[in-house]
Amino acid sequence: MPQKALIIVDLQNDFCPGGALAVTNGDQVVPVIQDWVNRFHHDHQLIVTTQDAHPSNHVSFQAQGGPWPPHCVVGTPGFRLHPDLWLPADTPQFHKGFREDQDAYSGFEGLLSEGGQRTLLLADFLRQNGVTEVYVAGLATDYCVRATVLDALKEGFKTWVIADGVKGVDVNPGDSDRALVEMARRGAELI
Ligand code: VGL
Ligand code: ZN
Repeated sequence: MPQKALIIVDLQNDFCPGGALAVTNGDQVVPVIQDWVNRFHHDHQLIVTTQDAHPSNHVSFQAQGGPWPPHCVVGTPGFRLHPDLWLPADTPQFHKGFREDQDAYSGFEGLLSEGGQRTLLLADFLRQNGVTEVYVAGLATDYCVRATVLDALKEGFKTWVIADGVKGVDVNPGDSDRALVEMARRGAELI
């Protein structure tokens, strides 16, 4: 049984340059994360992805009074994972934020998506697979990475944040740095 899981958070086209809610240099994490994927795959450790999976009238969109432009609408190119990241074909995907009236930043609010069904919660899936330690990378440091890391700690996982594998939105300058300090204060280790 794997003991470690790599959690790749929202590495989707809409969060990369050219996307609807682009993180500056967001695509720079792709080669970094690729190295981790290759290593975890080689070592038979678990790899999972999370995806922001919004309907077109999602509550977080500005037209609905939310803070964000429309992004990661299921079925659009912006929803898809960055095309340069190679993942094993059977890599589990966890969808979150798919209810029209609810936002979800944390991957731990995500449900396993397979065959058009959304079933198992991420924490349950990880435990069923013997995972005790998680390594978190992806986008965005100050939103979904932060929320995922804080939930991982609450769920009792030993939690590592891959420092050069995350990038933030920084709506206010320094948000990402503050988020990293907060994650560390709550018990996450930067690697
Ligand atoms: C995210 C803003 C809105 C993220 C998702 O993945 O960090 N940020 N939706
Ligand atoms: Zn979103």
